[in-house]
Amino acid sequence: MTMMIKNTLASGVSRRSFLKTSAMLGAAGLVGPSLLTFGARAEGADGEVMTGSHWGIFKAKVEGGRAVSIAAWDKDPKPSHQLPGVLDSIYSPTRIRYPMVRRAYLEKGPGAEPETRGKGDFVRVSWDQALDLVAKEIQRVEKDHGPAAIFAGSYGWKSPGKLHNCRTLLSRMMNLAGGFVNHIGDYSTGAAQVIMPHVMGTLEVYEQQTAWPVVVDNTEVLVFWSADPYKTNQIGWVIPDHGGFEGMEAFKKTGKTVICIDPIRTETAKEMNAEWVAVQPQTDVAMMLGIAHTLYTEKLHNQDFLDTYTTGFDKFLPYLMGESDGTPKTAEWASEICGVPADKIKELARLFASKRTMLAGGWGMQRQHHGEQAHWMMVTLASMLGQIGEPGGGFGLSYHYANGGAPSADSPVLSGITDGGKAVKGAEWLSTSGAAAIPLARIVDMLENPGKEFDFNGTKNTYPDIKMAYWVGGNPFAHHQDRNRMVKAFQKLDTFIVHDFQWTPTARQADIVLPATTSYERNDIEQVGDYALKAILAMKKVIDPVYEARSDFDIFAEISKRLGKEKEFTEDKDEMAWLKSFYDAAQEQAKQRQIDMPDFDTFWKDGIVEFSVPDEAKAYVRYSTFREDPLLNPLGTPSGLIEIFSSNIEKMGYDDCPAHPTWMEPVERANAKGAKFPLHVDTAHPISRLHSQLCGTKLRETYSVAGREPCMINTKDAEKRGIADGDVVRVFNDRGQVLAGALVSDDILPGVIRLSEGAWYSPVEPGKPGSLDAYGDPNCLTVDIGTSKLAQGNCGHTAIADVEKFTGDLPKVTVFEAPAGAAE
Ligand SMILES: Nc1nc2c(c(=O)[nH]1)N[C@H]1C(S)=C(S)[C@@H](COP(=O)(O)OP(=O)(O)OC[C@H]3O[C@@H](n4cnc5c(=O)[nH]c(N)nc54)[C@H](O)[C@@H]3O)O[C@H]1N2
Ligand SMILES: Nc1nc2c(c(=O)[nH]1)N[C@H]1C(S)=C(S)[C@@H](COP(=O)(O)OP(=O)(O)OC[C@H]3O[C@@H](n4cnc5c(=O)[nH]c(N)nc54)[C@H](O)[C@@H]3O)O[C@H]1N2
Ligand SMILES: [Mo]
Repeated sequence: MTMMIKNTLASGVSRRSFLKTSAMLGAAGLVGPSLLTFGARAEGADGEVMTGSHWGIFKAKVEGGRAVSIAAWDKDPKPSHQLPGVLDSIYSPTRIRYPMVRRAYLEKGPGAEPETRGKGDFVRVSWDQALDLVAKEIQRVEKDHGPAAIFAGSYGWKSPGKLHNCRTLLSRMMNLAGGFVNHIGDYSTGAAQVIMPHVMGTLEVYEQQTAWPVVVDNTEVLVFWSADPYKTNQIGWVIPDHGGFEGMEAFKKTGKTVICIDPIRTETAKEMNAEWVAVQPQTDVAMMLGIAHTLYTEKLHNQDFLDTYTTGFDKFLPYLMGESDGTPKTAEWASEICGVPADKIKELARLFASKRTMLAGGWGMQRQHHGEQAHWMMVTLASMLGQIGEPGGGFGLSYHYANGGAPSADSPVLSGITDGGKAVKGAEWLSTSGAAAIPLARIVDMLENPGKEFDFNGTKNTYPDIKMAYWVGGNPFAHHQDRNRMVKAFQKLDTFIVHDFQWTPTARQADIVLPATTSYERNDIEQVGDYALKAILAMKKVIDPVYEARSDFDIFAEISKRLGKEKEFTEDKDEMAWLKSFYDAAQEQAKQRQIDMPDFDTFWKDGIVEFSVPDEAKAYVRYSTFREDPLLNPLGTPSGLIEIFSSNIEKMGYDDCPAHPTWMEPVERANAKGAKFPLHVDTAHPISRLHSQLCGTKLRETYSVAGREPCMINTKDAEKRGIADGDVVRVFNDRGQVLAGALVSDDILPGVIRLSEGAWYSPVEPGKPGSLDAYGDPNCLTVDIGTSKLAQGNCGHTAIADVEKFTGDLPKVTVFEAPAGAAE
C-alpha cells in the first residue's frame, strides 16, 4: 500500500524567502554553511530519500533542496494517516529558526523578571553568543550550587535514531560537566512499571506479548481494557513496523468476540466491530473485583492455578468476600461504582471463564490516582481465570503499544550513543545516570519544595534545590499535569534552556531557545519495530538544515568544547563514524548468531536490512515456560510466583498502596458522592498526533473544531448545556480553564468528556497562572499528585470539570505562530 502526500499543506516558507534567508545568513556570517551540515549529506540534493520516524518508514521527494512530498514505504502494512503532518513539521510557521534569548534574561541575567516567561519577548542572538551563555551558566550553577541544582532529566518522546538521541546527548554532556539531577520512570507507565516487578517480577509493560498468530488461532475472547491499539500502534518508540495491525486484521477476519472496556467507543471498537462496555472512568478496579467475586462465588475460578502459580490469594480472598472490611465485592456493589450493569459484570465473568480469554490492558487506567491497582487487579483476575501461559490466554500489557505481539525477527540489537551512566536493562529511558533522581512526575513538587522528604517504592529521599532546568526532546508544558501550578513553579528557576525545532509551549517558557534539526536534516540509524526488530534502517538526511538549525549532537559538542570536554563528548568521531560503529557492533552480534548482514557501505547504499522471522517467534507464548515448570522457571518476584499479596509492599506500610489489589476512591471522581464537578475529563492520547508532536502542523485542520482542540461530549450532556456540535466551549474546574471546540457524539459515556493530551497551551495572558487557555490543553485541568507513595506516577487521567457554551469575545489562538521577532 502506498500513500502519497502532496506538499500542498507545507507552505510555511516559500522557496523564495527560504533562499533569500540562507543567502542572508551566509553573508552576515552568523554561521557558515559548513557548520550547518555536520556529517555526510544525502546522495544528491534532489531525488527520493528513504528515512524513518515515529510514524514509520517513508520516502521523501526532494526538489530544489526542499522536501515536497512524502510517501509511506510500500512494505508498511498500515501507514499512519499522520504522515502529512510529518512533512509539514519541517516547514510549519512554528519552526524555530534562530537561537533566541528572553529579553530580560539577556539584558539582566539569570532569574530576571521570571513573570515574563512565556510572553514571547525574545531577542535573536548568534550561535556563538548563545552557546557561550549556556556554557557559562552551566559552569556558574555547578560552581555555586553543585550538580544537584541542575535538572536535566529531560523527559520526552524526542525522535528516533541511535546517534541523535537528544536526551541521552544532554545527559552525556551534563555528566561531563559535573553531574545533574535525573528522573526515574516515565509518564506512560508511571504506576505499572513500579507495581509490576513486585507482582510479576518484571516490567511487563515494555515486553513482548504472546504472538499475534497464536492469539488469532487460540484466543476466543479478546478484551481491550483501557486500550485503543488501532490508535496507539500507529507510532513506535523506534520506527514502527505496524505488525500489530496485521494481527488485529487477522483476528477480525475470524469473527471471534472482541470487547472494548472504555468510557469511549474507541477507534479499535469501531474498526474491530467490538462490543463496547462503557465503564465509568477510574472504576476498573471495582469492576474487576465484581467479576472476581462472581468467579469465586460461582466456583468458576481456577484454584489449581492459584495454588501452583500464585501466592497470597488467601490474604486477598477475605477482602474480596468482605470479611475483612464488611463489604463483599459483589457484581451489584461493583455496578454501583463502575456503572456497568451487575448482570453484564456476571455475564463477563462467565464468558471469560468459559472461553480462552486474553485480557489486553492499556495504560490509561493506570495513569490516574491509585493507578497501581488497575494492572495488579487485572493480573489477579487473569490468575483466577488460570489461563496465564496458555496459548492466547492470560493478560498482556503491551498489545496496544509499539505493536507488541508482532513476532520478533531474528536480528541483532543496535546499540547507540551512551550517556556515560548506567542504563537499566531493557529500558533505555530508565537511565540511572545523574547526581540524584526524582520520580519524574514529581517535578513541580520538587521545584516548589526543596528539601522536602518524599517516598518512592520503599525509599525515602529529599528533593534537591533546583536553579536551572535543561530540556531537549520533550514538551513538559504539554505533558505535565496542573499547568497553572507548573507555570508558577517554573518561575522559580534562574535559568530554563530548551532545544526544539518548534515553538512549543515549553520553548516559549524558556530563557534560552536553541533551534534543533528535525531527524530529516541529519543522518542516523534505527531499528524498525520495538518488539518485531524487523529491520535496521538508514535514517538518511533528506534536506539540509532549515534556517540556522543544528543537530543536538553538534550543539552539545560545541557546549562541551566550551567546558573543555569536546574530545570526551565526540570521542573524535563524526556522524558517519558513529553510525558505522553502531552498525558494525550489530553486525558482529549477527555474525555470532549466524545472521547475514551486508557491510556498512552496502547497507547505507541500500538503506535498509531486513531480517526474517523464525517460526518459533510466531508461536511465542508469554509465560509458557513458567507454566510448564514454575520451580525451574520462577518469576523474578521474592516468591518466584505471581504475587497477589506482596510482603514487600506490606513492609512499606503505605496507606495509599496496600499489600493486595484494593479499590480506593481516587482524589476526585465525577460520580463520587459530593463531587464538585459533574464531568470526568478523559485525556486519551490523540488520534492524529503523537502527544504534542505535529500539533503545530496543518494536520490540525483535519481535526480541530472552531480552530480549537476538539472536546468530545455526549449528546445528552451537550443538550443539557445548550451546546451544539461545533460550538466553542469553556471547560473549567478549580485548577484551570480552557476553550475547546465541541464534538457532540454518542461515542462517549454521558458524564465524560474527551480532551486529548498534547494540545498546545495557548494562554490568553501568558505568564499568569490561571489564565484562560485559548486552544484546549487538558493539563490545565488535571491533578498533579503522585499515583501513590509506591510509584509516584502521574495522574493525567484524573480530572473532573464542567463545560459551558462560551459566549464571550473569542480570544485568538496564538501558539501556532512564532513569537514576535522570531519569524523574520
Ligand atoms: N493529561 C495527560 N497528560 C499526559 C498523558 C496523558 O495520557 N494524559 N500522557 C503522558 C505520556 S504517556 C507521555 S509519553 C507524555 C509525552 O510528552 P512528550 O514526550 O514531552 O511529548 P512530545 O509531544 O512527544 O514532545 C516531544 C518534543 O520533542 C521535540 N523533538 C523531537 N525530536 C527532537 C530532536 O531531535 N531534538 C530536540 N531538541 N527536540 C526534538 C518535539 O518537537 C516535541 O516538542 O505526555 C504525558 N502527559
Ligand atoms: N496516535 C497516537 N498513538 C500513541 C501515542 C499518541 O500520542 N498518539 N502515544 C504513545 C505513548 S507515549 C503511549 S504511553 C501510549 C499510550 O497508550 P494508553 O495509555 O493505553 O493510551 P490512552 O489513550 O491514554 O488510554 C487508552 C484508553 O484508555 C481509556 N481510559 C481512560 N481512562 C480510563 C479508565 O479509567 N478506565 C478505562 N477502562 N479506560 C480508560 C481512554 O479512553 C483510551 O481509550 O500510546 C502510544 N501511541
Ligand atoms: Mo507515553
